[in-house]
Amino acid sequence: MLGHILSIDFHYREPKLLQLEHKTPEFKKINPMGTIPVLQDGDFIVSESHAIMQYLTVAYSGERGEQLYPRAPRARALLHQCMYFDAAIMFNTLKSIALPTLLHGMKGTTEKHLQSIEECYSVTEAYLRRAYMIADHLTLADLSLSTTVAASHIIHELDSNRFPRTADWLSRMKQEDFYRQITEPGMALLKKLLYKRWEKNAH
Ligand SMILES: N[C@@H](CCC(=O)N[C@@H](CS)C(=O)NCC(=O)O)C(=O)O
Repeated sequence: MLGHILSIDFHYREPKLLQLEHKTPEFKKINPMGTIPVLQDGDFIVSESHAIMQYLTVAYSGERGEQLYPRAPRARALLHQCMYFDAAIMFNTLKSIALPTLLHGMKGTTEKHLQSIEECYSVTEAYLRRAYMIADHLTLADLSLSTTVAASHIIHELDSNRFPRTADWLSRMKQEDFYRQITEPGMALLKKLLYKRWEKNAH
């Protein structure tokens, strides 16, 4: 989504995750963590989506940089709060369900899984005090968290009565051109894969 916003012409190479191409020694030379995304910019390589987004914004966003990644200490601290929450907690909650489902025959979600997602929704609801995560305009925090919230919603519906601000923010994010073009197709694929696996793993 950030690449779309900044009109960066990426050359995408997708390792076959289900065949564990990202765990091969060749792939681990570019990212020892064996995860995607990884960005290669000339002879510079960086992994971890949040670090990649910060790098791309600082390096390539021109005048949009101040909006996407505000420099004011408090705004930046709140933005980092959202991104660290995403990187450390919410994405891992999602991954602890998706990965065993896709790779290790997990049959479905447990009450504990759903409760962990609910706890994450409570945090986004509390963080969201403005139209967007930390401001009245879009920042990197919205790009990273909207992907994780949308993917979590595939697994456990975001109740708009309990989390009205998050539901409203997500539906606005979903109308953005960058979301529709980049994220929506990925979400449709994730949904299909997860539900197909749960059906298959249950038998
Ligand atoms: N904190 C990392 C998480 C990266 C991550 O776990 N990516 C997933 C795909 S969205 C992955 O590579 N999964 C495969 C695996 O961990 O085996 C980031 O934000 O880049």
